[in-house]
Amino acid sequence: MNAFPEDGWILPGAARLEAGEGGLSRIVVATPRTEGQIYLHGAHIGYHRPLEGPSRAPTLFMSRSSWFEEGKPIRGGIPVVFPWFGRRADDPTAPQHGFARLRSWTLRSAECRPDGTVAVVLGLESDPATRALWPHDFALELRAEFGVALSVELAVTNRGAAPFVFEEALHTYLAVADARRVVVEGFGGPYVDTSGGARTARKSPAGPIRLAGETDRIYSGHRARVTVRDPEGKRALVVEREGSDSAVLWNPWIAKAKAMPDFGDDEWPLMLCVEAGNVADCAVTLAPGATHRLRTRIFAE
Ligand code: TA6
Repeated sequence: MNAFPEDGWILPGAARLEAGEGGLSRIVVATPRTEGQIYLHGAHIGYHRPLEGPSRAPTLFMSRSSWFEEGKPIRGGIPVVFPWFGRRADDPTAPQHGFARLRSWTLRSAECRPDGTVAVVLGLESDPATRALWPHDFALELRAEFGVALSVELAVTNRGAAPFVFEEALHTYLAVADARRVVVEGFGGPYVDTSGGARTARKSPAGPIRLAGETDRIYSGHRARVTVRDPEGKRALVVEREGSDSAVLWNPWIAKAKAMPDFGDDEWPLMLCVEAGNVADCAVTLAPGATHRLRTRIFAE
């Protein structure tokens, strides 16, 4: 899609383009089944609310202190992490979690299905600025399907003449009523604990996880469904993944929350990140012309 219609309605009655927080352009979705928002900045999904099913509360957390500025990441929703995760070991000046979430993406297509699900596709391609940070040619497409569930796909295509290796994540901030009371099912076995800035190999016992402090875990070779039971919120949120061999579980807890200027000191009980991705030893090697697809699906039960 090239020019936007004068009245902003890209899908009359279902999706429109408007100036969102900080004046950043966002597509707002509203149908009888769902509400959602996705910013062109970072192809960042900022909001999703089912209007049918076991819960009508928003599925995603968004910090009231988030930045909404060019060149800065949005704090909440689903940041797109590409082409590296965390800090660049070989370049401490490079932006944490890559550059994809900092760039303005373009609208490629939008459609409203008969069942009231709205699919929006945004794109980003390599350019001199990205090549200066990461010397490879690529094309990204992010497909967000807003329905009773939220389905998201990040497609990475190698547009170069040689293979490249990348990391990626859909860094989902789930909304919970009280992270001190949640019970997380679906994680078990070995993981790397990156809390406090260290990287320590640990092994979680089988069975549900309860949070008792800063939690920052990277599980490799993990493909299982994750269920976050939120008794205070009277619901559970489920995260299913495809094309994802890594899963990341993160809550900053008290001290780290205070250290983040774009996150309220009192907001840490209201979120839990359950991230789909391919990071560290699960980084993806992509042949020229090939496309890799990372998917996550979030829904209440
Ligand atoms: O996914 C967990 C993590 O890597 C944490 O270590 C924390 O840094 C979080 O991502 C948020 O990173 P950001 O760059 O968005 O502040």
